[in-house]
Amino acid sequence: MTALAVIALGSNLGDRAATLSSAVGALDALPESSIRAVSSWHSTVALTVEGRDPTQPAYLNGVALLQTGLDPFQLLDGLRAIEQLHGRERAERWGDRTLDLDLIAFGGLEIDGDELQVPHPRAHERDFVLAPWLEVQPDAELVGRGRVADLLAALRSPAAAASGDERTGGTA
Ligand code: A4P
Ligand code: MG
Repeated sequence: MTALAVIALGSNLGDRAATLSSAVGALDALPESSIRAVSSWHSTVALTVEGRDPTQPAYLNGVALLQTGLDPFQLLDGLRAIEQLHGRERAERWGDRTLDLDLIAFGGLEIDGDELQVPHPRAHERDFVLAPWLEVQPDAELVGRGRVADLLAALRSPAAAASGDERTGGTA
């Protein structure tokens, strides 16, 4: 049995594009796994715990689809190993990072554990996840939230903008 995993990639330090490309290679090299699609890289304003912050280094974000025979916890271990390989240091939450790999979705599975939550609990409110995901999977659905195209349209609606919603992250 294999599943299609949706993985969000982000980087805002160092040679961001080189790091993301290298991470895609490392994902493809995971056991029983192969890359099915990779989005373009989107330049986005850093989202910090205080909101969007254009004074911080901008991110490059993208999404990769990975067909995998690993289970979700094995895949999470793989993602952490790839982050380490690319010099990731964990300092502050939502702080700057050379590489962040988040498991956004794993087939139609729902997991609500301490170590792993799938779908990713903040994916539905993040432009920088939904836009590249839609690019590689136009009919994508986020379990429990609905169609990715609809979620993204709602985030980008004039009403969302007028509410001053700072959480979504926008295009840099
Ligand atoms: N974890 C639980 N569920 C998952 C999952 N589905 N995928 C746990 C990955 N990890 C998951 O993550 C903390 C712990 O979450 C992990 O040990 C894992 O067991 P982390 O990567 O160590 O820390 P973090 O990334 O700083 O925290 P967090 O809460 O995951 O942050 P986010 O939500 O990933 O946000 N702005 C822009 N423009 N673009 C970005 O990509 N990214 C972040 C990080 C903030 N601002 C950003 C961006
Ligand atoms: Mg993370």
